[in-house]
Amino acid sequence: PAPGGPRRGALVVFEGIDRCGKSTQCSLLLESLQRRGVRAELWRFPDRTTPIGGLINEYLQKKAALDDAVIHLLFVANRNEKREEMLRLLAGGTTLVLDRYSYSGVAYTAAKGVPHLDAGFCRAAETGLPAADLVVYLDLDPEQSAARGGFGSERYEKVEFQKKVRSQYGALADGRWLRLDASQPAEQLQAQVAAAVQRAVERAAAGEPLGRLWD
Ligand code: FDM
Ligand code: MG
Repeated sequence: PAPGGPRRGALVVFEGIDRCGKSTQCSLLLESLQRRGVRAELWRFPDRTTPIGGLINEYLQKKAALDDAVIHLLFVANRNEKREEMLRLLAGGTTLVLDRYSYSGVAYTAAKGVPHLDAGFCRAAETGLPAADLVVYLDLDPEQSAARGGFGSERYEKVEFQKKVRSQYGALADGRWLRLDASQPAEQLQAQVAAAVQRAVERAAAGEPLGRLWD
């Protein structure tokens, strides 16, 4: 970092199929970071509070039908409309914990199997956004996630589709992802998450530059 300048925050992303436990782990992580005095914020994508996010919400709740390319690009736009604020917070030393990000964008759209929206197309649309310092991938069998409460009301929450999403995540994951078996108890998962996040926060603070998708 610049001498005397702020130490940048880390970009930590949680990924996984619906109902795998991301939101629980994100909240537990935020509490543990704040207890340790690490300045941190928790965001989720899609951000349903913006006008673009409102369109995405209607699509997910099946109140609107949209072309697969259009909804894909709305998810991308929804990340890009938060890009500058993300970069500003990170540069100022805030660690950002994201409940889903570009990796969801690729995995869910590519899982549709639409020929002109393959993983290559999806990845290309994300370049220009910052890469995660750490991706925590909560891996769960869709039969198990489906048995958890709340599954089934939104678009995409169908076991057959979730299986395809899981296989897309499998193709996307590189050796740097922290892949965890999400069938473990939440506290046990959190201990593994907290250790890896602490290392990511230290690397970021030590001046490791923020990457770009898909470097
Ligand atoms: N989703 C999420 C996508 O299809 N593309 C994306 O880029 C993102 C961020 O939206 F089914 C899907 C994943 C999920 C749905 O996410 C809403 P939450 O986490 O269940 O709210
Ligand atoms: Mg969901």
